[in-house]
Amino acid sequence: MAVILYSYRRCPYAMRARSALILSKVIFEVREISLRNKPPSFLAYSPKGTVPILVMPDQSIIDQSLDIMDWALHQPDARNYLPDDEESKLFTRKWIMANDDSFKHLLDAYKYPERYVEITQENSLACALETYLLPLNQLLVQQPFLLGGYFQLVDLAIFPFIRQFAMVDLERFKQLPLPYLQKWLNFFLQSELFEQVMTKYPLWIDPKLTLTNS
Ligand SMILES: N[C@@H](CCC(=O)N[C@@H](CS)C(=O)NCC(=O)O)C(=O)O
Repeated sequence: MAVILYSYRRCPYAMRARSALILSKVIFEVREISLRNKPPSFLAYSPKGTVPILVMPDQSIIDQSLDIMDWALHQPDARNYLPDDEESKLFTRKWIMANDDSFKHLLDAYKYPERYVEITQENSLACALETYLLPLNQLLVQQPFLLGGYFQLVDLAIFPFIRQFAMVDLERFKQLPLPYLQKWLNFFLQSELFEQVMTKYPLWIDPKLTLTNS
């Protein structure tokens, strides 16, 4: 029995979960949902109502994207994508935390400036650049991926958010002094993996329950 992923195509959290599930070679059914009209079955599994959630055959759920990645990358075919020593594990945790906390806030402020009165769009760009994007670019000067010669959990967890940042104003992003980060992002955007991650699915609609008289 396949696991089920409630997902939203353009959500960066769902994208990172889908990339790990694809690499794990686990068979999973994608249920693409509307965030404006969440299906009752999705809310029944997870009342907090955020995608992605993974539903296991025993009906238990994993409702955080990083936990879904962790589960998927622990499958036999995907363990190479996990950091294997203490230093790499710490590095992975540090950069993902910085992504999910401070960078995500700056990304939202940059993407939706009208919602943030406390910071201008220019300042959110400058701050993101200084605190996160330039340091990431620096890490990539000597190696193509964040932990060396091949991509791992840390790259997979972060790239959908860098993509979202770049897409706010692609021409502007191309002008930023981030040549190594741009190359790293392009690798993912041009990859077969990304093509699979962005597969389009029809909107999931819960089947109607039919009551039968016995
Ligand atoms: N911490 C969660 C965050 C997931 C999240 O915030 N997803 C957004 C979409 S990108 C969501 O579902 N928001 C709920 C909504 O828009 O109603 C995770 O890592 O899975």
